[in-house]
Amino acid sequence: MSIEIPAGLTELLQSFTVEVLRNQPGDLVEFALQYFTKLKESQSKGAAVGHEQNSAFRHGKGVNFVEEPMQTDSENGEDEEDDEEFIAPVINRFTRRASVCAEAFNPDDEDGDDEDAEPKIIYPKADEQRIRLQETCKDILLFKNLDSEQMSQVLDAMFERLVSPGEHVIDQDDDGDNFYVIERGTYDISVKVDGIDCCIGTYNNHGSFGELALMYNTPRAATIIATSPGALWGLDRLTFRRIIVKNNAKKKRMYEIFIETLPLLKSLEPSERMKVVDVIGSKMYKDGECIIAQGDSADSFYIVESGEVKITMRRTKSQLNMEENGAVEIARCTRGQYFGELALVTNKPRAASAYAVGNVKCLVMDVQAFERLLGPCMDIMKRNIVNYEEQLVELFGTNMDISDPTA
Ligand code: 1OR
Ligand code: 1OR
Repeated sequence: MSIEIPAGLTELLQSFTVEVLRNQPGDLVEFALQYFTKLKESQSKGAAVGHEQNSAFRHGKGVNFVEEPMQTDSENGEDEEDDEEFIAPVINRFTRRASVCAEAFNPDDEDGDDEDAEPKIIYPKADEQRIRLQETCKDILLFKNLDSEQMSQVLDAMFERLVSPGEHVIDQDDDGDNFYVIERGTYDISVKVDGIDCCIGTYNNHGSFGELALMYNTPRAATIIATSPGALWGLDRLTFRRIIVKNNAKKKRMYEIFIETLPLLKSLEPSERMKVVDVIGSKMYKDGECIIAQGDSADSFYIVESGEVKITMRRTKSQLNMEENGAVEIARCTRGQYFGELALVTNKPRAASAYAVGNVKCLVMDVQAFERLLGPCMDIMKRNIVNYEEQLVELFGTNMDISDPTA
């Protein structure tokens, strides 16, 4: 069944809601009456001088109409309160809204534009809350390339949401409202296959989700259900697009050439390669720092951007030179090479450890993005895994299962 939405309805309701939030009227019905009467009057005047009716709505200002606190889009310069910060009113911010509209904002615009002119969303936070939020966000890949001012705006705009087991945080096919960072709790990721919901993954006390619908203006690609009591931090769509999506455009310019040269990603379409850039974060490691610890559970995949990474393995029966902790160096990775794929492919703990040799910079991708985007590269990775196994036999003289570090 398809329901036709009359042209201009969304914009009409958005503009009205913006006025309600700005004016906070005591009597909503009375305010609506006045608002629409005034609107009708101004339209009649417009029509009298030959303007198309509703044209203001058709060419909407791109303001969003949400049950959550919202900001206005001041790109057309009509907003007199441009420089004011938007302090979120205390309204039910946790209810989902019905629809969104595509913003006029273009993430590929060059920097130094009207970003600072837009009202900012701020949820005031106690010191304790902000520290907790900072800790929760410190490993979020999408935040890794933000500068301190952008990060501080993101933290200001985030709001806390507590969830109960069974609660749907996101439903597949809905419009995207918020991006979420997990402070605690476990969550199932489920996707409809032939109309039936199938659980295809989980989040376990860390990570983030809900970025795809906001980045690409698409319906939600999966359903996310809390499977324990949990705590999330939400970031509204407009702030996400204004800061994260814009930053991704910058990231694309930075990594375009590097990504094109990676042999691993050759089997991806150019547009898919750029989607890889959207979800990666760049992390720095100091000399000797442990990037991966053998035996740990795995949630990330790495590509060396600069520096050198040493891969070591603990094998008690090795006749080779052991380092102090009983580990043997088995490989080195340099710029353009990847590691950390094995545990993600085999669904087992890390088979080896990885340490920075000197200062190292890696591009990091989470397991969900790895599964979603790197399917076409699986053949190359599997061929290399077979090589690992052959080298393992050569090195240790026995056919051990490298995916089981306790063997
Ligand atoms: P969203 O805004 O589309 C649902 O809302 C979110 O689920 C999505 O953003 C991602 O953040 C998250 N495919 C699609 N979305 C996924 C996936 C996924 N995993 C997590 N999300 N996978 C491929 C499924 C065929 C990966 C499964 C591990
Ligand atoms: P992971 O997710 O198990 C450790 O985390 C990573 O080290 C692993 O993925 C690979 O990416 C990487 N055997 C096992 N893992 C290796 C090996 C390896 N080399 C690199 N890694 N061998 C070395 C082959 C040159 C065989 C073992 C002797």
